[in-house]
Amino acid sequence: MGLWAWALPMDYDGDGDMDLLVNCVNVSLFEKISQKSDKVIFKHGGPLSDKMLVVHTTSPTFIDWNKEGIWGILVGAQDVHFTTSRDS
Ligand SMILES: [Ca+2]
Repeated sequence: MGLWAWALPMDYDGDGDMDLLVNCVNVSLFEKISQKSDKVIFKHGGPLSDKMLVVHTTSPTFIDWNKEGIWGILVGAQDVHFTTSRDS
């Protein structure tokens, strides 16, 4: 991760625990794989897409456009466009 990286907690895979979506040139998924009283372990699942959206930050946030109860991700791009996933 770099200077501009920050994490958005979200249950991305729907298994009941919070994962982290971290902005980068796209959005990287860190899946929570275990938690003990003093330690949480995440597995880096890689970027959600190979597409380079920005140099600094994509500022991902979750959104349910059509109110189905299925969260998608709203991601900013450097060309002032936005892209979403899973919520069509
Ligand atoms: Ca999860």
